[in-house]
Amino acid sequence: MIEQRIDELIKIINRASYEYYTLDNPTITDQEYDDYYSELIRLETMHPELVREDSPTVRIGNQVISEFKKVTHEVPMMSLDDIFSEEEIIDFDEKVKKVIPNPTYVCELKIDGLSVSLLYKNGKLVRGATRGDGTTGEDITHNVKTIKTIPLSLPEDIDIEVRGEIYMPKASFNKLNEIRREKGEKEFANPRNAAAGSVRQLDSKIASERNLDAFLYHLPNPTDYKIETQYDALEFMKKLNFIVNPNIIHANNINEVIDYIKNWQEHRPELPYEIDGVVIKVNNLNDQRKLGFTARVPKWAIAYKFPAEEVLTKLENIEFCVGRTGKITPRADLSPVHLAGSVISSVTLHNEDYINEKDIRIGDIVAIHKAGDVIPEVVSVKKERRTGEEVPFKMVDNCPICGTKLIRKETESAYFCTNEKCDARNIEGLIHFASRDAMNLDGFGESIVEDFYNMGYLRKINDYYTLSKYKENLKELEGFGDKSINNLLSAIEDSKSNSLERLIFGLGIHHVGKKTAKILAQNYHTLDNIINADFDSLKAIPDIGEIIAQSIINYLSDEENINMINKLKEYNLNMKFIGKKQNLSDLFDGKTFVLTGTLNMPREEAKEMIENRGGKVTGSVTSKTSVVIVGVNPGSKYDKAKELGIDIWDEELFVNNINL
Ligand code: 3B9
Repeated sequence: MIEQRIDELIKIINRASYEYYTLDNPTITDQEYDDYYSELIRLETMHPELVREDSPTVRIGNQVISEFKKVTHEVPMMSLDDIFSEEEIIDFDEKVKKVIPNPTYVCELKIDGLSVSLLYKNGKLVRGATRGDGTTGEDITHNVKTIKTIPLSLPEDIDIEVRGEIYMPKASFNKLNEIRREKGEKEFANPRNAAAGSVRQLDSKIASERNLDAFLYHLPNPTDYKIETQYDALEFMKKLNFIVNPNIIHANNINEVIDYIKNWQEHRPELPYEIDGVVIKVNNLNDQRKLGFTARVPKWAIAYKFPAEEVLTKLENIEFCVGRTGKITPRADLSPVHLAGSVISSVTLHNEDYINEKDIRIGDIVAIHKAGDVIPEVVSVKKERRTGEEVPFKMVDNCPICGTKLIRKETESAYFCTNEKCDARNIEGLIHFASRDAMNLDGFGESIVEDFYNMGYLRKINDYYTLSKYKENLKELEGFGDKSINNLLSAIEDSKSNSLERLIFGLGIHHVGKKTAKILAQNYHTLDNIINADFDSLKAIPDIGEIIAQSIINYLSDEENINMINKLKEYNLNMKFIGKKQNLSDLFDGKTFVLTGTLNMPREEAKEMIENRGGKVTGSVTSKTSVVIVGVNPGSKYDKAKELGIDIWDEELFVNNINL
């Protein structure tokens, strides 16, 4: 009886909320809705055992989770290549036409949010997940359920995955930042960060108050529903009560695509949400299959990014920052201005040559934009606005922190503080070690590291791993409780099992960025192997040139650095390359591959990807061959593989396995 009434109420409320939020066309009054809702809450409170998984009461945000579980995307969530000009659009069309003579395209707005995957079983929402690295994301079901236009149950009891973008409407974003400003909290830089910050909350109450919304645009398994075009996929999702962006069109040719882009470039400010471009997709799914993928992105889709917005402001002063390598970077203080959703008050000026080339002077009116929509940059100096009061730029001679005389390295057109003991350099190095792409010591931001450094608890990288002995002292500090100290210490403890590339990157070796660190870890497997490698061995690795090789040698022949590494070993830090996912890279590790036929990707690329995963590529098929990868028009190697019963992968399966 009660159970039936609950079922009935859920049906009424879900229907009403779909009509109200998704269709924007309510059929019952707010009062009626509230009455049904209160009745449901009353029944659920009295009979907690009858609360259904898909009850609309979860939208209030009544769940707190303890950690984000990892989820694996059965079909990888791919990303898109960006283009910035009409020329590149024509180029894209021409490449498509080499394979598909008469393509038609779907044009979608590129919503500035974060990608999400929604999984339904038996018509019920069972999982919401972030994109993550495309293969592994995070389970954010509790927060996704608070988004009012995301159906908790579908009109049909089907199993389906749909994907799209969670975003924060401009109005909600502005309101949220206004409140944060009043409370003295840090404002979000843009709606995308605000949306991402909201779904990355353990307590779903926060997400429920953030007014998030979602547009869906991708069906990973279209053949399950006999869908043959992207446009039909969108129609299908609409029928399932999802919100599909209303401004999507089916364009018959590239000229219609270009018109669409021009139109939205102009009307973009009128939309209630931020977009950063337009996504162009070949409509027919069979055509998409024919075009295929590179390792990262589909060849049948592309993102056209709108040019960055520009604003004028006054350059008030030029200051000098010291980086961890000792590099001195001039930075401009600006009169704060709004730009593409955030307030900008400073901008990097890179180096002396850059400033002289643009003839940037203190007091100038400058135009700034956001490069790639993230990092603000000076585009030009408004020389016609000069009054004569402007002060020409002059590089400093000494380190602004330790006073050491700077030296200029011509190769990098930059000045360096060479004092290894410079506090600024040490602090930056420690901040870098803790940063997300390095050891990911959650909680160790700039100011904490600086404070711990100045108090003497943290002077060298290895000091992180003995911080626990100061636990009681740290608790005395203002703003630190038991909980925050424990969080810091457990982040340190967790970092001990990081894969080698994080440690290498974290060491902060000059010229060794994230990518090079990964290459080193993949090639040498252990830090000791890298320490023992000589210049020629390092240089022989693709992507590692003389400068990088020499820099690694220099770093590792410094006794202090080796001592520090030895201490890290004593503290049981992992010194091995773990790889993306050990059990799955078994697909490649130690196996022998042969390539035959024409592949979509360059052979060198395929070879490199196999080798990076521990596999070997050889020229002929023998009984020792593990897998033959077959492209278009394969040769006799294909026949031989069949004869010997060797595993055969087509390119799609190969790309799939690469992405696992
Ligand atoms: C595996 C809009 C965005 C977007 C796609 C988008 C971002 C990405 C994409 C989605 N806005 N559309 N579309 N409007 N921000 C096109 C990359 N598609 C995929 O992720 C995808 C993933 C596919 C096909 C497409 O097939 C494979 C199956 C197995 C292995 C490899 C590929």
